[in-house]
Amino acid sequence: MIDLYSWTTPNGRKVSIMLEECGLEYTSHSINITQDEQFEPSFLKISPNNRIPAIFDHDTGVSMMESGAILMYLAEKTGKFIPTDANNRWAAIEWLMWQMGGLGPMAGQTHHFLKFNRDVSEYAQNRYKNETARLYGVLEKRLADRDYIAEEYSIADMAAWPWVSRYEWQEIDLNKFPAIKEWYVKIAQRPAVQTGYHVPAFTQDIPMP
Ligand SMILES: N[C@@H](CCC(=O)N[C@@H](CS)C(=O)NCC(=O)O)C(=O)O
Repeated sequence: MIDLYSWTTPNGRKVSIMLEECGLEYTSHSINITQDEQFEPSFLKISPNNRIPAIFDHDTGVSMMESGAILMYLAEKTGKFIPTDANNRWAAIEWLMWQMGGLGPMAGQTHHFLKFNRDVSEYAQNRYKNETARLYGVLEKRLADRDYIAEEYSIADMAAWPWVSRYEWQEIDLNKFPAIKEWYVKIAQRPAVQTGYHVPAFTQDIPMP
């Protein structure tokens, strides 16, 4: 049994989607980051960086923050969604790191400056919007000649997909990124994604281009 501490954001959804894909038994706990619940001392014990997502695995006693580390942990625990072929395995890890260090943080800032605080800084608005679009260009090239980021569906896709699902907030026209669009729609149709997207709560249907 795993306890998942999460909220309805891309980083949270990565982990709920992985738990659903693996068929692991878990209990989801809402940490409402709009009401500062991430700063509660009880949550800090599990997530010292006071951010969601975090897990506690009752089978092993492991508690863990950081969505990328959690995806790797669950992949190792189950032997699922990480390629066994060495080249593809490293590609999955490489692109997971690309998401953690690039797409996630940049798109996250784009949400702040384009959606939540529009017109406070033209510089920040342009910088993050352009950088996010550049990163979509990188992903588009990667997907142009393969079905999934690391050839087979893996934690690399599960990490990037929830960020792409906010393409409207990022003012990205997915029609300009046909390989990403095809990949996005294909993954959106997976039953585990359709369930995991709505953990810990339903907010809206999965956006479809
Ligand atoms: N690198 C972390 C980032 C986690 C993160 O930024 N989570 C956001 C929600 S997506 C959060 O908890 N924000 C709370 C806050 O800003 O105080 C991860 O991938 O787990």
